[in-house]
Parts: sequence; C-alpha cells; structure tokens
Amino acid sequence: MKRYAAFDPPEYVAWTADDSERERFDATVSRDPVRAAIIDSLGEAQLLDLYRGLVRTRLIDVALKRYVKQGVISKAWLGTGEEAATVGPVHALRRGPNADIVAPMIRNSGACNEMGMPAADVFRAYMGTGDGPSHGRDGHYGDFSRGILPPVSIVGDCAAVVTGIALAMQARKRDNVVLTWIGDGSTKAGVFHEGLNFAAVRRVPAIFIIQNNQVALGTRLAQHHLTPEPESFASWPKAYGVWGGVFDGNNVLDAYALTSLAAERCRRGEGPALLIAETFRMGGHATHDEQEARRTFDAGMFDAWGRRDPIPMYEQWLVGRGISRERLEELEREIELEVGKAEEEALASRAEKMPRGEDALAGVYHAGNES
Ligand SMILES: Cc1ncc(C[n+]2csc(CCOP(=O)(O)OP(=O)(O)O)c2C)c(N)n1
Ligand SMILES: [Mg+2]
Repeated sequence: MKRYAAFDPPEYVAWTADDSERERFDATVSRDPVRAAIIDSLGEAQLLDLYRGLVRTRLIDVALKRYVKQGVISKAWLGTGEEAATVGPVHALRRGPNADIVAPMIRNSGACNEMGMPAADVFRAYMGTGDGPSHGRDGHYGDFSRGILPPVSIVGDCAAVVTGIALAMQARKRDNVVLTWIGDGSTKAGVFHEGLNFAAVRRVPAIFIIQNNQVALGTRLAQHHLTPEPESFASWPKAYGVWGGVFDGNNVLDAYALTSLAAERCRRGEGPALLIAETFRMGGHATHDEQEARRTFDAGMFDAWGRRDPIPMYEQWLVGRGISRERLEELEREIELEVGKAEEEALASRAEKMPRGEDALAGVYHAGNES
C-alpha cells in the first residue's frame, strides 16, 4: 500500500520485500494443518475483505495522526503495526444480524470499523461532536447495536465484563461468542485473572486475546513479565485450564484461523479460549510519546518488526495466490475514498454539531435529582 512519510513509522516508509520474512509468513500459514485448512477454505471475496479491513484500519490511524498534527484533536491512541491482531479475529466472528460481541481496547479500534461502525463515527468520537457515538461525552467509542462494547478504560476490567456477557449468552442458550483483547501489561491487573478464571470454570463462550506488543506505556515486557521466551505467555492457557494457542499477530491469516477455531469451540459449548498474539507497537502509547517509545527499545527491535508490516506481508501472499497488484491498488483507492468521505462528514459535524451545554445531562443517570 501507499506510504505516508509524515505519518508512517520510518521502517514502513523504507519497507522492501525481504525473502526471509516472506518465508516466515508462508511457513506460519502452513505450519499447522488445521489452521492451514481454514485458510485454504477462504474464498477470494473473504481474502480481499481481510485486505480491505487492514487498509481501512491503517488509513483511519493515518487520518487521526494527521488530525493531531493539524491541531484538530490533541492526541490519538493508534494500533499501527498491530492491525492483523484485530482484523483477523474480528473477521472470524459473526457480523451483521445476530452479531457476536467484541470488546476492543485502545489498539483494537479496527474492531469498530470491521463490525460495521462507520469511520466517521470514530472521528466524531475523537472530536467530541454531539452526533458522535457518545454524543460528545466520552472518547471511548463503540456501538452495542453492532456488537461493539465501548472500551472500559480501567485496563483488565473488560475481562470481567465479557465474562458476564458470555455467561448471559450461555444462560439464554445463544450461540454467540464474545471476544476481547488485553495488552501484555494489562494481564497483570488482578481482574483479568478473576474474569478469565471464572470464564474457565463456567465454560462460557468467551475468547480472550493477549495482545503482546512487547510494551505497556513505557514499560518493556521484560520489566513486568518474567516468563522468558520462547514460553512467554504460551503456557497461560494450560495454567488456566482453557483451550488456546499462540498466533502471529502480524499475520492476518494466522489470526483469522486460530480465532475461527476458538469461536467454533465456543459455539459448541466447549468453553472459553485464551489466544496470544505476538506483535509489536510501532508507535508510542499514543501520539504524544513517540520519541520516548523510540528510546524504550533499541533500533533493532523497530527494524526487525518494521520488516513484518502486516499489510505488505499480506499483499505479497495475495499476489502469490494470483491476485494482481492492480486489483489491490484498486481496493486501496476504494478505501481511501471511504475514509476520505468519513473525514469530511466528521469535520462537518465538528463545524455544525458540537454538543450544547444544556444537553450535558441528557441520557445520563443521576440519582437524587428528580426536579
Ligand atoms: C487499572 C489501570 N491502571 C493503569 C491504567 C493506565 N494505562 C492505560 S493503558 C496502560 C498500559 C497498557 O499496556 P498494555 O496492556 O500492554 O496495552 P498496550 O497499550 O500496549 O496496547 C496503562 C498503564 C489504566 N487505564 N487502568
Ligand atoms: Mg502492551
């Protein structure tokens, strides 16, 4: 896809095809026969839809970064480089009517667009417009009518919330699943343990994805997590007595395949799954600390992960499957138009539909103020 020198990580701007990374990507796709069969069963429409999802998610980040530079918003929490760990799993769920439920965290904003929330609403939420998802009250966006629980900003708490939702689904004998992501750092919040353990013993249909991007704010993985590589988080499913496994968080096909297996198990009533996505945060915690993030790791980490940009890695694979570069460029242009139009709509809301002060308490529960 096109590169944006002002917004992309420098490693992405300089990205060129690398044989060893291509071999690693291909080997990941074929290493496990069960996952490989799922990937093989994907038709061209689904494969291209995954591509659209990756590009859409990246371009929304690019637009948000531009808004920060222009002073339209003050900062943005991005998932650049981690798109595959969101888009692959969401595409493995049921979307549209009778949708499954996702509970994204800050790196998983792509779950909103892939569950059908318009990109304009993401921008409106950031701008605090009155016609945005929370009517200008909160920057945590979601849309429960589309199966998107807005993020709970207290990290770890989503684990308890999704377990509760999954318990309700189980009690109602629904065949839906609930999926949430949790950062490597946030796995150290006690509520994650409580939520996951309760899900395990009650065998509820919940999928937890530990998104190990190697860092939590300015704290490197090794500073908060002592289980060394190659084990790292891989032993955690067994420790909790749940089914699970590790997927390559920069490989959208591997992410899709493992989550599909987890979702099938959940729907059959076989209990929750704990998946681990290995990936890397290519930016800062948010746009304000990108320089600090560069000092948190040595440049070699950025170089190594920069060669694994999930989008061109997947493009290469698609081209290997006989999809032309022209077709991919055409899809990219479609998504550019979609996101560009969303930006215009959101800026129009910002100009005309900011919330009115007198509406501040509308729709807000406030006990003891009946007058
Ligand atoms: C209970 C709690 N403690 C601290 C914070 C502040 N905080 C927000 S994000 C974050 C780091 C999260 O790191 P990680 O879980 O690895 O996710 P990542 O940002 O890397 O995606 C912290 C400490 C919070 N929101 N909630
Ligand atoms: Mg992290």
